[in-house]
Amino acid sequence: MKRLISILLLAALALGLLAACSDEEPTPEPTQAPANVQVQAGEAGGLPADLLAVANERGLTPQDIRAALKTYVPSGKMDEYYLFSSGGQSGNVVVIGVPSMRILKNIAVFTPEAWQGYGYGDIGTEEVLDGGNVDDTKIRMGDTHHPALSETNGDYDGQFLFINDKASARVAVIDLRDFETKQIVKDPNLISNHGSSFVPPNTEYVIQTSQYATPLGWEYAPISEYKEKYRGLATMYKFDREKGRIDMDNSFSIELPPYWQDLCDAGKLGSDGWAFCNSFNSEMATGGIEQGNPPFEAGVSQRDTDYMHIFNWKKAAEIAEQPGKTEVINGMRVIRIPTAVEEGILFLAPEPKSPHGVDVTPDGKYLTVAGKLDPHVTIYSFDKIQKAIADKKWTTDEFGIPVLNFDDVMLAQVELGLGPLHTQYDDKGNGYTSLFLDSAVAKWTLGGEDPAGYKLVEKLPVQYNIGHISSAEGGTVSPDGKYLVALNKWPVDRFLPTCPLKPQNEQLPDIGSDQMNIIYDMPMGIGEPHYAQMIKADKIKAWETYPEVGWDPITQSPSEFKTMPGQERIERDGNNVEIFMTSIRSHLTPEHVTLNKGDNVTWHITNIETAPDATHGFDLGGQNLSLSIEPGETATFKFVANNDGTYAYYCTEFCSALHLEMMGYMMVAPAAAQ
Ligand code: K7E
Ligand code: CUA
Repeated sequence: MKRLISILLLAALALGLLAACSDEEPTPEPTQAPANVQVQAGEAGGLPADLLAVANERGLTPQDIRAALKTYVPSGKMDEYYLFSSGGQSGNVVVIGVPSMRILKNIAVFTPEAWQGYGYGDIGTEEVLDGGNVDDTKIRMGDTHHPALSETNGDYDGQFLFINDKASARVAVIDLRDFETKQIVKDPNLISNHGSSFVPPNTEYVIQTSQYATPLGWEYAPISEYKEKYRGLATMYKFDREKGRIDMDNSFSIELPPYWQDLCDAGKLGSDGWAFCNSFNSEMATGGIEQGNPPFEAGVSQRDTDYMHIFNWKKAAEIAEQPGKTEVINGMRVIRIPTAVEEGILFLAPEPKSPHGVDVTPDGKYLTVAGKLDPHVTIYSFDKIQKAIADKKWTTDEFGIPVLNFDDVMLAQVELGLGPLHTQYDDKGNGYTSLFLDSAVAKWTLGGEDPAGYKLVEKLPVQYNIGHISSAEGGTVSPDGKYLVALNKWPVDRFLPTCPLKPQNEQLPDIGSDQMNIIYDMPMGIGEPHYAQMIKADKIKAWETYPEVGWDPITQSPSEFKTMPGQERIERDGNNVEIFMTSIRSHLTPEHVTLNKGDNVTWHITNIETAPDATHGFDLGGQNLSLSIEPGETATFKFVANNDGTYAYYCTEFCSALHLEMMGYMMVAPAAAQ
């Protein structure tokens, strides 16, 4: 009876919760589901009677059937594109197949992840995470926004992926040979970035700008000293492609005014060497609602225009090499504003109103800026910018930085709708811009040099509150068109409720036909996706297994701790114990590890399998440890045997019929027994 009551109570609670969560008036108006139009014989390509029956039983319209045909990837067949999507506050990257929208993998980046054995064991991947620590605080979360695929001659080359952590001004490098994070770097002079990660056409650098200005050098300074001391930064992280690492010693920053820099894009083809970044607090508002000051949201939106930052990073890289032109702050070379102005590296141009995205066209000639509070997108001409600079036609801001005249650099404006954010391009001369407030994607034509040629073509409603969009190969000099992923904030009524935290979602509009149509809805099941990049699948050359047995995936070279069958051993030197273990279906060798309380343990495991998929996991109870040891990999972890007792270790992947037997005992003797 008591049990029945508690079940009823639980049910009532669940219903109450559901009701509470669906009673809430959703801000965006849900769109009407398409009327249940019966499919007639002869429609949808003359469906056979049995398929017609399925379609009608499931209430599918001809458009639904078309969408299914365009996205369904049969068992055993592969998708056409990889989509690398930020996983937002989950601190990772989600890899998705397009057009099926099936999730292929979550790549752990800024957050430990047990399945991938990422971030455990004191060394190895935990050292990768430690690369992003802030002073002596271990950071184990991240807010990923903008993935950038490495490029060669302006096309994605499929070698590396970079992504930022907005929360702590960090950038990570992922190697696409094994889809694993290899490096995390922290900008020593910032605490938040947003205009990252962006790469120039040959990935010489990874570009980053700060978001919320902090005192230069990331020191303490009261907010009353905002104008004097607070600054933004553009950081050019030097990328060493050979090593697959950011080279901090050859990286540098350019000091920027405290205007809250936002998104950036790198020039390409004719504009290669330049970078363009928005900003949205040229008011230099400092908030303080609790003291009766205008709140930030009002303070930063007072002016009708903010500033696009235009900088010549190629020239800046030369200047940074010259003696006396930089100041070293916390180990990073910084080009100060007066030097940047004197050397002609840094310019500003007005942009309306609370700008968010700036996106360079595939030909490198134009930039599209979307202002959150302006219904237009504004198109700037790179040639006009260069002419204004050559003519020295400018005023200056209060930091002495040249401000080009809006009318001299602006080419066209297109009215699209409410809340334009981000723009992508296709292969047919169209731009696509997300409209946050309208919950729509606007398609418009690029007009080249003719301002009248920029025209709105079509608007597609999406569900709902769209942020970025990503078109196939969209960030390159040669986009494919075809697909456009919409990265949405709120699903409202799209999926079975999982209230109160609902899945953010991605939708797949088909842009290969004359009219845009949504052909797939995909819940993320993980943090808010911001940006994503889509690359042709055959450009990714991922390894099936590591190149040889005894491989260290961190250094991507043979490991000095490689252990082959017959070489398994336990070495003791005083309190230091080193274990050399192998794993193969279905045993771990050795099966007994005997330790004394207080021992310093270093443990190497080599997965000697060479068959694809033959991964062995490794969990050791009571040690907060989880490893994934892929075929050929040698993994190492360390711990101090602080607690005596008897522990079991075992393989976590159901790798064979005798997987449960793939285990061993670790016995830690108390001090008295030694
Ligand atoms: Cu628009 Cu961080 Cu690129 Cu989100 S940002 S939407
Ligand atoms: Cu190896 Cu289970």
